[in-house]
Amino acid sequence: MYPAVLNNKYIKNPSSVGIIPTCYDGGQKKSGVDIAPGEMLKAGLATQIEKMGYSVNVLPDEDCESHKPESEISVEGSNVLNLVWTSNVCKAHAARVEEQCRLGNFALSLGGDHSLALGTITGSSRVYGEDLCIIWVDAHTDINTLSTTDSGNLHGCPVSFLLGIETHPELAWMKPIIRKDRFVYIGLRDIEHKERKIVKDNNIKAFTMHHVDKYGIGAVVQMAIDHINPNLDLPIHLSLDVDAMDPSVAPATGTPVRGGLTFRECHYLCEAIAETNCLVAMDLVEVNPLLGDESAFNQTVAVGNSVIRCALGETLL
Ligand SMILES: [Mn+2]
Repeated sequence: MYPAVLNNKYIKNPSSVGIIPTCYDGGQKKSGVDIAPGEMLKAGLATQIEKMGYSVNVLPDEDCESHKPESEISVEGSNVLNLVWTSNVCKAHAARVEEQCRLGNFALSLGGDHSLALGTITGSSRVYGEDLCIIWVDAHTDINTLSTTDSGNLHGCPVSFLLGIETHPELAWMKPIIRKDRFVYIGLRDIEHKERKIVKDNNIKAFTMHHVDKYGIGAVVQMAIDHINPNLDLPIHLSLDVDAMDPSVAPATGTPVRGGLTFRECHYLCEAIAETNCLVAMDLVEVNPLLGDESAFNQTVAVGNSVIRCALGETLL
């Protein structure tokens, strides 16, 4: 058995994984991201994790349509879309993540678009409190506020809410917020002008692809972990957007950006985080099976499942 399966410092049942699928696509405009959890499971994710020595509980898919409000609210000075729907879905998802964490299980969320992180991270933070550290692996910073978002897509905004930089009464259920000194980015390369200012003004630690080139992925992951969790005595939640990987590695995603993490860089990153024995929850989001041809889709689903296994402790030897 792989060491990480048994040695996790924080979860009560280190060999139990709760898979929480939420097929939500309302945080952006391209359809298809909602069928990703089903495709990842169809490709054998649960069995693959079981073969590693875990017991796996696959929760039913959230009925996102049932959370759709009769009418949406508009926010003055913002073109934000689906605020109420996203809030409702994420609130329900947060309760499911919280439940898995309280049971002492590893909480694995499958999206869906990255707005889902409003729920995933709120869910784990309700259990682990302000100790919780976040590693956000993404091509984008996803830190727009309601007033800075040009697209109106909430999948570009979750970080501002999670860190308490932005608030809205509709999302008042999002508590507690995450400490900015316990949050770190890896893999950035497409940062909007206004987002750059938010990252700098709030002194948020970020390792872009420039840093990966300069120092190598090994040093970057070490520096990121040292920044949020130097003594390895705090729980970690990994939020992984597949667009962090290069489009040649994970092509079927809504907002691909060239120059991303290679296949091995992303796998190494997950292996190194597993080695901390501190990982308590993970999100895998933004796989869109409908973008690209069948081989692009199969490749992206397979690499998504593969990096999840690495984060859960799969090693090469
Ligand atoms: Mn993202």
